[in-house]
Amino acid sequence: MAHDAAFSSSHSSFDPSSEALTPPGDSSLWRKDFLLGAATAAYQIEGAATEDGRLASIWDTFSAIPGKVLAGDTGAVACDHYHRWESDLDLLTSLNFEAYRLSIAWPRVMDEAGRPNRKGLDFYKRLLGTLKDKGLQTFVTLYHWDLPQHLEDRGGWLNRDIVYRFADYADLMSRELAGHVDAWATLNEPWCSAFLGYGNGHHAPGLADGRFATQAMHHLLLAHGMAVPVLRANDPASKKGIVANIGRGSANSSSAADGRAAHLFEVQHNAWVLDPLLKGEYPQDLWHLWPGTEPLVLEGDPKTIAAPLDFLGINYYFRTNVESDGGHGMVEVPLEGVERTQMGWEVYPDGLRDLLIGFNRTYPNLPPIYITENGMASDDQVIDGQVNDLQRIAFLKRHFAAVDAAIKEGVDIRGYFVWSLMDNFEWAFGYERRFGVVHVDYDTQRRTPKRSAQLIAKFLSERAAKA
Ligand code: IFM
Repeated sequence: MAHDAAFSSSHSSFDPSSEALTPPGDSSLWRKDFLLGAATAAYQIEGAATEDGRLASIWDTFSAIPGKVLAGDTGAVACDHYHRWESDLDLLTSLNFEAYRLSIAWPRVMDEAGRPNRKGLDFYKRLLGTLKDKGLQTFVTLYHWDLPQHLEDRGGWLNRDIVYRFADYADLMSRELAGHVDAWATLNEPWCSAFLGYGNGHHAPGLADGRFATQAMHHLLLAHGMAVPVLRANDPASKKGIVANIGRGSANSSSAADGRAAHLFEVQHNAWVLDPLLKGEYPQDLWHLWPGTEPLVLEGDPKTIAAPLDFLGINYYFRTNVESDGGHGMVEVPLEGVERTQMGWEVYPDGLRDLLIGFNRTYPNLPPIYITENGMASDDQVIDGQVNDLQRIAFLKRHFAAVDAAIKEGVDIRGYFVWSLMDNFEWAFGYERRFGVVHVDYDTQRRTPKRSAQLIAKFLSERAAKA
């Protein structure tokens, strides 16, 4: 399958010596109804890990195990956002962002018996109330990987009971926060929760079994499907959706076997999540790739999972080049001579455009899309009070162009959130990898907007000033 020949490259000619991030005048990103925001997640920024009744999460447990997180970093303090949230929101508005995507820490808002923790709830009420007072749109994710440890102790996403615990959590949050939230996302990146958390053990809770990964995915998607009608009933005015991370696969050669490998890469990365949500079934090719890993699916589950969505959040970062492993699987073959980020991820904006156009063809019921995360890590340093993050500026500009190209090909994309507002705890890579448009000095907690943030702010103020 000629994966990358499908849509030829037209965005790779950006001149990185030019600093301008402002898109050309005919770009859809100038449209006032195209939302531009910044994103974060609770465990990555909040800190205050034991304060005000917050329970332990699987990431507290995992990061305490030597060797699991680079340099032994944990989220215990992170960006101290739990205490600095007011000045962080001032920073957000000073950069002219129109929307903010955040997540709620489940262990902060419910106790072990499922009763509300008022102090935790009040934190999010203050935060969201202030965002609304400032005129920002609020995108709230219920689950961005920080499962309460006591639920993991009962099997976590492997125990079907968690579906009902998640529905209870969604019920509590949407009753308490109705009116403060413009868009609810049930889950962030179920692929990461299932595959990295239960399939290869790189993320919490650190289990590594293919059968676990598929069962965890089934329960994640089922929990999502159970939560959507609950959110609708409690908060009818808001949008309801889910956020998926998508990946582009390319074939290392023009052979049929490598073409199939690239296809299978995308099946396990994208269709594993999107097919059940949008077609009501798992892709059969997944069981050819991972034989014998079919999860236990009960009657009615597929229909529950395919609950109609108001939006689909898409997180996109990079492309993966693969070849056949000679059997039923595939193996990565890193491309030489391509631009990479601090994560080692290839910079490949065409992948975002091509995947979006492809999904629009594959799924007739594709809901409106928000790019809920896109960005890159670089080893940013503050020099004379400035962070000149030229690679990020070029990265963002080229991905803006990819989004615009997809819109012009007919994909209904309503907004874009940069990942991330500020440098933060990058999971297994700790604090070394800096994804923020705002630099964080973790010794002093000083925030320094990078050049990319200044240029985003400039574009957004020009856009707001346009009649
Ligand atoms: O930091 C993460 C985020 O939590 C989920 N999406 C990918 C980002 C970069 O790895």
